[in-house]
Parts: sequence; C-alpha cells; structure tokens
Amino acid sequence: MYMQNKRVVAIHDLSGVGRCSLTVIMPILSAMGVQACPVPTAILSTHTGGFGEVAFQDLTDYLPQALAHYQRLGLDFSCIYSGFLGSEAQIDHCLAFFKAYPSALAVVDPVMGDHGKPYRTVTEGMRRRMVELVSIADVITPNLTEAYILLGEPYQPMPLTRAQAKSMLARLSEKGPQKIVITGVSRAEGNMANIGYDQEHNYYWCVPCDYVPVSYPGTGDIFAAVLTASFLIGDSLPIAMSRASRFVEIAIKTTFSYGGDTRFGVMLESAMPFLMQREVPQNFHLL
Ligand code: PXL
Repeated sequence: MYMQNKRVVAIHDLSGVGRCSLTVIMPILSAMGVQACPVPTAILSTHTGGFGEVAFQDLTDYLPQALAHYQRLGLDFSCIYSGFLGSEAQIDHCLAFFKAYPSALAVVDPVMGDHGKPYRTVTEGMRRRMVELVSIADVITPNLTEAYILLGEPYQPMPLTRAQAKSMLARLSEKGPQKIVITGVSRAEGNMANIGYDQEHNYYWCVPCDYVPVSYPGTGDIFAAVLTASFLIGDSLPIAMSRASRFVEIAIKTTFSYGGDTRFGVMLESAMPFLMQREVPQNFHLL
C-alpha cells in the first residue's frame, strides 16, 4: 500500500537569517509527520526586525503560477496555510489558493503586527483584505495586536477579564472561522495565556504560559506551525494549543538561558526533539 503523508501548502516568505516564516515552519511540519510544500511569497536575506536594509526578492507573480501548475497536475492538499503577506495582491493570490482547495483545512495566521503596533507594511487596504482571508479560514491564530486589528478596534494594553477574552474570541469567530486562537493574552487573573474558541462545540479554552521578559521573532510562526500540524495528526483544539504553547515555551526558555542577540530568534534546533515525542500535553483548562 502506498502511504502519503498529508501535504500542506505553506504560503510564507523565506527569510534566510532570523528563524521565522518558512525556515521554522518547514522543519516543524516535517518533524510532526506532515509534508511541507512551500510557496514562497518573497525571499529576504533576514527578517525585517532589526538587521537593517535587507536584500529582497518579491515573488508575488510566482504564486498564481504555482497554483496553476498544481491544478494542472491534479494535486490534492490536506491544508493550505498562509502567514506574513506583503501586499493586497499577495492576499488575493492566497484567496485563490484557498478557493481552489475548498476541502483542505484553511489556516490563516494573520501576521500584521505585535506589541500593540501594526508592521510598517500593513495598509488599511491590506487590513480589509486580511479580514476577507480570515472570513474563509477554518482556523486563525492572531496575537492580541492582530486580534484588535482584525476587529478594527484600538489596541488595549490592559489585561483582559475572562468575559472580555471570551467576547473577543466570539466576535472573531463571527467573521467566519470555526477555531480561533489568540496568543500572548495578558489576563486580569494575573497570568499570560493563549486562549481559544471552538465554535462547533462552543467551548472556550485557556493554556497558561510563563512570562519571559524577552521577545524573539518567529515565535508566532512557530506556534501556528505546531498548531497546524497538530490538527493534521488529529489533535483536538485544546491539545493542539497545549502542544504549540509547550513547544514555544521550551524554545524560548532554552534560548533565554543562553542569553545573546534576540534578533536571531529561538534555538529551534535544540528544541526540536520535543516535537517527535508525541506526548499528549494537557496543560489546558476551560476559559
Ligand atoms: O515572523 C513574522 C515575520 C515574517 N516574515 C518577515 C518578518 C516577520 C516579522 O518581522 O519580518 C519577513
């Protein structure tokens, strides 16, 4: 019998240095037993978070060509997974990918900002298009900044009460996706958490995480990649959230323990063995 690992179209940029986007997503998907089929949106020498002027090659026009080829081949995919996108045209090409494979799991990581601020590249037009992309997604993984941007509301630095957190998840799910995970939420109860909502079962979930006083690029990409692969190997939402949170925590703590320049991201290579253990983390509770 011919066994085929599940195939994921991963539509992200390829940044050579700094451990984000495809350079972390591809090894994570592979380690978890799913096949990454990258569709790079651009090639950069480094990510854009602090290395000065980057070498940059835009690949926007490549996206529809790759889709057309896959359609000619009659290839099937289990999942389409998009992340950081640089223009409205790129978002439109992603929409075409999602529409071409309606039965594939549609994962949108709406990468648009962090720490209360949108990235420089994000225009009002892109925000509206990103809401459109979110509306056809099954799963979305905004951080708190992106959740506010998607809702069109000003960022609130205050910790969220349980009721506010649930309301935010519910309002995001009204935009279309069945599963919402918001990362990096500071809670009025005093801890940090990743929170989630499963519209189908109407359950709200919370995975508490330790606060570490540094921030590394790429951790949102790592979280979303583990979450995506977890769904494809059959995990429930809270188990997928626990697995992704635990892996990010291991990667951050390992890296922090050595100190050093945060621009290079987390020590993914040292944390990888966790992904191959297939333990079933249970660090979740109802929100
Ligand atoms: O991790 C998000 C991301 C992805 N791709 C590029 C980035 C960033 C964040 O800064 O610069 C090129």
